[in-house]
Amino acid sequence: MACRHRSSTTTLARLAKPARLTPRLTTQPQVQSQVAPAVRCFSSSRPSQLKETRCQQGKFTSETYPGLKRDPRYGQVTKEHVDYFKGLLGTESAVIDGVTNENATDDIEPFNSDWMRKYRGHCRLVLKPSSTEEVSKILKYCNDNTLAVVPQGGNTGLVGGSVPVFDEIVLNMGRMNNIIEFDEVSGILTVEAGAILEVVDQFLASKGYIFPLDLGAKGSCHIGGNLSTNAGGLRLLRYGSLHGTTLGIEAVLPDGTVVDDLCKLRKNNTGYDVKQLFIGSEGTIGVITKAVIQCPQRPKAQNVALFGLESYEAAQQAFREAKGHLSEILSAFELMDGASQALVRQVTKKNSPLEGEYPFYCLIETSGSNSDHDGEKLQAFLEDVMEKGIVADGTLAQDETQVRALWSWREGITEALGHLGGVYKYDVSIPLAEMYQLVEDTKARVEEAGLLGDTDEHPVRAVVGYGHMGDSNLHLNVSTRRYDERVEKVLEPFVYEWIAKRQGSISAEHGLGLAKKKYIGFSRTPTMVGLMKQLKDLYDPNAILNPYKYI
Ligand code: FAD
Ligand code: 2HG
Ligand code: ZN
Repeated sequence: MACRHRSSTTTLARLAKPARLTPRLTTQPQVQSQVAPAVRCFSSSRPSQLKETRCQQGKFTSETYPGLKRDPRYGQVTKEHVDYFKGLLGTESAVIDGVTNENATDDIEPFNSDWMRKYRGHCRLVLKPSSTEEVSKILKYCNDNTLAVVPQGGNTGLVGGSVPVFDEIVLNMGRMNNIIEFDEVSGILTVEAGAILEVVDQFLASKGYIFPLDLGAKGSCHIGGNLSTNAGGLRLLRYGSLHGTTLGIEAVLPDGTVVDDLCKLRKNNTGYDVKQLFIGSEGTIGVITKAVIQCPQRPKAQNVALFGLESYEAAQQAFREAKGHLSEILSAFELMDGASQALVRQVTKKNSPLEGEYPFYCLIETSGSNSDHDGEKLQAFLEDVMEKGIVADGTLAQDETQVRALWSWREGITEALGHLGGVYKYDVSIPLAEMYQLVEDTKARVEEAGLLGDTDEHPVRAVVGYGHMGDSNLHLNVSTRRYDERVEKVLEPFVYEWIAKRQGSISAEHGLGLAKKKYIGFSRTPTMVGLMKQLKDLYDPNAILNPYKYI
């Protein structure tokens, strides 16, 4: 089934009325929608259709953060360098050359600026290799000439890691997008790093399998980018982290060495598991070129329900009940606060699927192989949470269109926020009991500073929280009318200190990039940071890969 990339929430079908849940559940909701392989196409890339006050690309990162200085050890890219790369990569489209061609600026701009339009570099050369051998030769040349390089996948990262800060060369992986091999018995997939997640998932759907990661940017993000950020996404609760589902990796080190660990075995205890270092290292020690992934069977039955709840306490109770009742079929448990849903309504102009407004919403998904079995379990869960008064209202999707429509209230938040101006994003792990308190404390602090309000002189529009409740992962987002230094000063290091006090993580799934580089010490001990620096020096002694970021 083909899925349009770069779609926007406005293009989604309007929600047909799903089965409403009443507190007494007098009518049996139809819970067993046998959903065809689920296809959700959301905010894949820069939204283009919803025209609100989206931040125009403006300042360079070097202007926003004048304290950041270009490291003089890196060479400047010259015509000779460009000639070498043109000779190596051959085709015109594989090299975007802004060094010898002044007219290439517009073509290079999308590679220079990030999805949030918060970070913008000065790169003048983009290289698009089509093979591991080409990646190896590019890196060796850059290493020999001390030219800095930023590996780039779909450029959907949210921490400023995928774009240059100064004039680093962008190594875009988009042309390495082949699905190499798939074993229909074991579910083991071998794929090139530049393949788009959604394309890979559609291929797997045709074979009855599913990619073990799903996220709102799936229409643009690459498998290599997913691995490099160790992306978590919407179903980590069910399928686990990429550290577990990745069986093998091929990567190229900065000196051009190809690390071939395309292992297809689930069990392999022969020595250090070196591939794990590339997962989540955000392009700082090597460029991932291929991966072997263990893919699960695609669930035959899927149900999605959306609930309104009166308190965060009730959301926690619902989560507990969901685990108890649904156990192995629970595939997502997502939290959205009322403020985040109000922003989605404002941007999409859609009516909420529930009649009233609630301070909290939860989206629950079940995925199983037997719809009768799943239906019974879900029914028992629904009766329980209704009878106990944990849930105030809810709807259950009846078909695939409704499944997608309900998901859009969760997946559409990031895109809606992106349309409203600048966003300060915090992606944190905190023990569940205290998780939402961070949103309330942050809102109080921003209010106290006089920055939050409905009128233009207030930079902050709203402070919202949502996330993967099933993984204790909160996305605290401060939505602004424009990026403003005063807001950042009020938020940082406040948010990081708040998290450190609770032994949380300052980066649950988006990574460190440029945004969190200097805050790593809030979640990692000096000994661990020291070990990480040693690893970086070992793998990348000339520090050519993704400088100014991560560590
Ligand atoms: P990029 O953004 O291009 O790069 C990310 C980092 O990886 C950079 O540091 C880059 O240098 C490095 N990199 C990229 N490719 C390679 C490679 N082949 N080898 C080495 N390094 C490489 N993230 C989540 O974890 N969960 C979510 O639910 C989620 N939802 C999102 C929803 C939206 C609407 C958006 C815009 C983003 C979302 N993200 C989410 C963040 C982002 O999509 C993920 O981090 C994704 O994994 C990045 O993939 P990418 O291909 O776009 O990588
Ligand atoms: C999500 O879970 C993504 O939707 C993006 O990780 C979160 O926008 C964000 O902060
Ligand atoms: Zn997330």
